[in-house]
Amino acid sequence: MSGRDYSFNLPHDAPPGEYTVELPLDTGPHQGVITAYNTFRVTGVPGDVNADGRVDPADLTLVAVSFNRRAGDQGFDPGADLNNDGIVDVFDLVRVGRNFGTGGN
Ligand SMILES: [Ca+2]
Ligand SMILES: [Ca+2]
Repeated sequence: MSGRDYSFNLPHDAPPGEYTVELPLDTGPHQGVITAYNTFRVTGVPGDVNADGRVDPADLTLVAVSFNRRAGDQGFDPGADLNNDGIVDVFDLVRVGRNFGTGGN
């Protein structure tokens, strides 16, 4: 870690799902300053929008619901923005389609 950038690593065997990051500051001059939380998803299968381990119609629906929405728009689902470019569009849809039917049961 250096400067203002900090990083962490998930264990290599972290299961798919939704995780919450909490940044508590227990000591030092900035104690208690950071109160923000952030949520991210870990998926084992590209195109698995809802992080349930498989790519199926539910993932397709989530992309469709957010289609053409940008980060900041009402209804934008960051999980449906599979390529993390700030918009849910055909490129995200292709990622679901490419892996449709894969994953566990
Ligand atoms: Ca899924
Ligand atoms: Ca996108």
